[in-house]
Amino acid sequence: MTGVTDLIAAVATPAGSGAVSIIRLSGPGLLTALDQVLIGAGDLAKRPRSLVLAKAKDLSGEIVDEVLAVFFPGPYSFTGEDCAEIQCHAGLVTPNLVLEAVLGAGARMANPGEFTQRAFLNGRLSLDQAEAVAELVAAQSRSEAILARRQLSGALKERIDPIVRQLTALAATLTAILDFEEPWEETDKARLTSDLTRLQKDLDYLLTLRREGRIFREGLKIVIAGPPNAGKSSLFNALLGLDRALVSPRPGTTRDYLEAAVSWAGLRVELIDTAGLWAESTDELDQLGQDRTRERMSEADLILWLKDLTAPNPPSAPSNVLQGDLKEADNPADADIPVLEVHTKADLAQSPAALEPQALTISAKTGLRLDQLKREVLTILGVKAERPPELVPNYRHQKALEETAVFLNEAAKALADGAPPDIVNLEITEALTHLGQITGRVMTEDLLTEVFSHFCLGK
Ligand SMILES: Nc1nc2c(ncn2[C@@H]2O[C@H](COP(=O)(O)OP(=O)(O)OP(=O)(O)O)[C@@H](O)[C@H]2O)c(=O)[nH]1
Ligand SMILES: [Mg+2]
Repeated sequence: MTGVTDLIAAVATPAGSGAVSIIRLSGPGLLTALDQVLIGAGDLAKRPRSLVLAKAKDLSGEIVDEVLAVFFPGPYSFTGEDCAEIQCHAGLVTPNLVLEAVLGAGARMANPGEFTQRAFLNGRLSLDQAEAVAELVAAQSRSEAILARRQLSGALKERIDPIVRQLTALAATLTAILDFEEPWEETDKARLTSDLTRLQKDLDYLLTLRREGRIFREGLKIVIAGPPNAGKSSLFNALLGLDRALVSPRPGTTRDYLEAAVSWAGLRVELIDTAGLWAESTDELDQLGQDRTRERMSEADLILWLKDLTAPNPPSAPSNVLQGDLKEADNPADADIPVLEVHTKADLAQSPAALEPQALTISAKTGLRLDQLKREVLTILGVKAERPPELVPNYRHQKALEETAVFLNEAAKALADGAPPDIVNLEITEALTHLGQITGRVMTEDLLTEVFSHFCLGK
């Protein structure tokens, strides 16, 4: 890993309209650089962590803005280095003029995520906490924001660290047995076995939180599918509360799928409107549209299968769709995607008797039972609580937890098979390598790139 030695700067707020913009700096030589840019910079060192009124000037000496600046001396700053933030007027021009002045005074433009990366490299944040910074900023629902905030406060790290400590202690015990050729007593083995079982339970618990809480963290994908003209786009628009998709009595109106996000009970729900399946058309574009429908269906958390009761012989067998068409999408999980059959155009039904009493019958036109539809979707997906679990590991954490569990399992097996301590130790050391990647105790250049490549500028 490269040593961190230079002064970096970036605009930390989004470009465009707004009242205030923030230019962020971190690294050595910060006060010297600000001395060249800010008239009034002398107060920064005298009053750290307090707002200081100053004037920012460009290289020609022109005052470009009156600003508020604050100095956070290292090592107790966000990055662990000397840091500063300059608040100026927002817009397309002024923040960049201030940034240019700072760059002219010796700072380098920061890479995306570089501030947070420095915070990690300087031990101010663990890797999962650093990830949480990006997740908090990217959150699109209340539950996502809350989970990211908890992770940033160390909720996951506090669960991982004790497991790491206990595994390290087990490895140390095994090494001692090896080094001093101490007898490998049955009682030692029994204790080791019970320790391993306990730690496996801890990992299982975290993996359960992932399974149960994934949708609170990543949202839900709901695909609206069915034959042409079933009312898919009408339902899509009604659920969005927007006239987003084209609707017409002509079958085959929607050819390409459409996506839009809504919030249901604090969860991010991505709705996908698709081209109708089983169109009789032999048109190549229709076929391509249907292929996309099947692809989207194979990635869904739930499929709403629409059945237009006013149409002659509406196909009502989404399970056939799953077994037939979708299996070709070669995703083994396909068969498990729940399907909710929804009868549409209730307002056109001749008489209430024409409606199937068991079925969920809605009207996109009048809004009839759309709330019930949402409730049924959440119930089917097992969203029992309105609140997410205490913490939810992300996909990267899940993979690391699973790998750790594999090696702990191997260690337990080796122990049961009467393997020598060095073999058991090898498995435990492997487990530690994977577990350590969650908090970044174990780090590689690839992992660093993987995590920080998702960041945007100024974070
Ligand atoms: N009365 C009534 N008409 C509806 C309702 N939902 C859809 N329609 C009508 O049914 C026709 C087809 O609706 P769309 O929403 O375009 O159907 P679709 O399933 O998206 O159709 P394709 O994109 O062609 O596959 C349109 O004329 C809609 O106005 C409803 O709840 N009530
Ligand atoms: Mg449509």
